[in-house]
Amino acid sequence: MVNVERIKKDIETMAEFTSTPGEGVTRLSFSDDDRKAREYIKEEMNKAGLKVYEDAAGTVFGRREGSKKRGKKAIPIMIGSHFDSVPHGGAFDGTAGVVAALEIARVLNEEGIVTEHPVEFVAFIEEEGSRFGSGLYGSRAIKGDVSVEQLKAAVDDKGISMYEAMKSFGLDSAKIGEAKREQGSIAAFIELHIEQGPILEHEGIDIGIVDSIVGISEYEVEIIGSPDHAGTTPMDLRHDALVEAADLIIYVNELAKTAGEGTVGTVGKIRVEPGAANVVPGRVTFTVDIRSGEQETMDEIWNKIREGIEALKEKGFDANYSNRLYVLPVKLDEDIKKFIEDGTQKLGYSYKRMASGAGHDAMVMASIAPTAMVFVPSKNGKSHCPEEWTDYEDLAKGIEVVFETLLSVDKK
Ligand code: HGY
Ligand code: MN
Ligand code: MN
Repeated sequence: MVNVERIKKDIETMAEFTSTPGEGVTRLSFSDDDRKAREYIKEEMNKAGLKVYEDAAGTVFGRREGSKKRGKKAIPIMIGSHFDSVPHGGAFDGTAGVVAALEIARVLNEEGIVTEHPVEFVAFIEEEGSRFGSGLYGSRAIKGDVSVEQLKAAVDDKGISMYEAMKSFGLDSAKIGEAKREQGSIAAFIELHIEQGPILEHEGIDIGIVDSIVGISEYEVEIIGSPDHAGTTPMDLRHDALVEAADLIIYVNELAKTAGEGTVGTVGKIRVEPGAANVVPGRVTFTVDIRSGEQETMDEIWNKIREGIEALKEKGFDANYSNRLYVLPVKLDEDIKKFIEDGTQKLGYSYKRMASGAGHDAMVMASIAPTAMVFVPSKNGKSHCPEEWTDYEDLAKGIEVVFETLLSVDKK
C-alpha cells in the first residue's frame, strides 16, 4: 500500500527545488527551480511506467492506459495538483497533491491493478500566480480560458511576460489554446491538498471532504499622486499616494469583517514609488484579494472599494485598477464526495465535510469535469510560510483515501 518513506523522499526532494533555501520554498513557474522540479516529477512518472507529456501551458502529465479503449470509460480520470509555490512558502502546498499522484501510480503498479479508465496524473503550473499575478493558469488553460493576449499582458516583477518566459523555457506559448480539453473529455478530477487551516488538526480528524471552494476576485490598484520633497512640501499641499492607499487598505479589511460569513479581504503586495524616506510617495500599486462563499458579497465589496478609488480623482489623484482573477464559488461533485466518504469509512479514518477558504485548481476543473478534493491536516493550521507541515502518516492516509476513491470512480 502507500509507502510513507517514498512520499517523504518525494516531499523532501521537491523542497530542495527552491530559490530561497533555508527560508521556505520559493518555486516560481518557468524558473530553474521549476525545471528541476518538473524533471524530478517526469523521472518519477517514467519510473512508474507512465507516458509523460506536457500540454501547451507546460503542465506535466503522466498517462496510464486503462482497459477500455472505447465509450465513456475511455476518457481519463485525472489526479494531481500544482507544483509552483508562493514566495517563502511551504513544502506541501500543491506538492502534496502531486506526490499523491506519483504514489498512487506506483501503488496501482504494485497491486497489479488495471483500471478501466485511463488515469492521467497531473502537475499544474502557476496555480499561485506568484510570478505573473493571477494564478490557476494550468487549470484555466485546460478550460480554454487563457489567451496569447493574456500571456503577453501577464508580466513579472522584472518586466518579463509569461509569453516570453514560456518561450525561453522551451514552450510554444503561441499555441496556448491547444491546452484546452473539451467539456466531457475528463471523467473526473480528484485533488489531494493540505487544509492550510487549523480545523482538522484542532478536531483531531484525519480527512477533510471539501464541499465547496470560495470564490476569488483579485485586483491590482494603482494610485497616482505627486512625488514631492518630504521636507519642504507643506502637509496641506501634498498628494501623498501612500496615505490614500493606507485608507483604502483599512477599508478592504473593514468591509470583509463587516460582511462576515467567512468573507476575507487581503492586501498582500504593495509597491511604493519612488520609495525613498525623503520623498512623498507619488505612486502606489497594491493588490486586493477578496473571497467569499457568495458571489454577490465578493462583488459588493469590490464595488465599494472601486467607489473609494474613483473618489480619489475628485481630490486631484489619478487612479487605475484592473481585475487579475475572478473565479466563482464552486460546489464539488456529490457522487465523488460520497465515494471519498465510503473510502474513508472503509479505511477506518475519521472525516468531516468542510469548505475551502483557499483557491485550488479544482475550482476551475469543476467547470469541465466532476471534481472533488481531499484535505489532510496542516500542523498549527499554518501555510504559505516555511512552517507549513503535514505529518507523513497523515499524508499517507489522504493518499489511501484518494486511491480508494479512484477505484470507486473507475467502477462507476
Ligand atoms: O490563493 C490561494 O488560495 C491558493 O493558495 N492559490
Ligand atoms: Mn497556495
Ligand atoms: Mn495550493
